[in-house]
Amino acid sequence: MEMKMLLFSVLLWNAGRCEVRDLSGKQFSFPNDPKGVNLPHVVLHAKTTSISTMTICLRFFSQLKRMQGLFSLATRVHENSLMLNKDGQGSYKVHVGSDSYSYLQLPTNHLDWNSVCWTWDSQTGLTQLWLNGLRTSQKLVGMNHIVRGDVSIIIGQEQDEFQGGFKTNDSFEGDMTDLHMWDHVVSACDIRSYMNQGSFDPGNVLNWNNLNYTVSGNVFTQDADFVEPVCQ
Ligand SMILES: [Ca+2]
Repeated sequence: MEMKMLLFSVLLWNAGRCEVRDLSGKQFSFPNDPKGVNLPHVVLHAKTTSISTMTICLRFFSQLKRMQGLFSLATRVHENSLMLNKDGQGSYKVHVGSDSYSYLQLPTNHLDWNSVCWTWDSQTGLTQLWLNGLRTSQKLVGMNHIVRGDVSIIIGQEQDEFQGGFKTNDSFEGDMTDLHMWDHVVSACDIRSYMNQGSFDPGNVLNWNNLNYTVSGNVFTQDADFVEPVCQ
């Protein structure tokens, strides 16, 4: 009986535990996963059952020269319900439901942070990507699509099914910080402020300063260095 309890405890520990933390000044570090068995990822818990307008902002730091998922939101109907990924040439692909759009070869830092924001409005279908203070023109994707039902939001891996279907060649390798998600299109002024580390209203769907999350595998929480540090 004791052995069973011990095994159960180990299984629970391996599954990670849910935490709610202010991660200001912190980053998740996803090192390489050479054996491809650890599948490190972080589940982000959000209380939402319907999304028709949204903004996602995050900062990432990576030298990876292959496709990698930056943000993966799946429903039971659409595995790529809201998804942002990037390839080795700096092309970014946004998915909404079964629709997608690719922004080809945007200038991306490989030895510095990249600040990315993605906006989408279902009613018009207008979508826009921001990168390091620059922006794309408006594109159309997912017009009239509404994200409904339970959502599974994961960073570090890309979902090919609800809460799973991870592939090592889609995984994220590097550091990520300051992830926020809003249920509206954030103003250009606020997005520029986010990118310049100015003040902005934190996300009301996902808030890095009050994040509810569960870590699995080799993901490390460390001090972030996006802001020039004041060394002691
Ligand atoms: Ca997928």
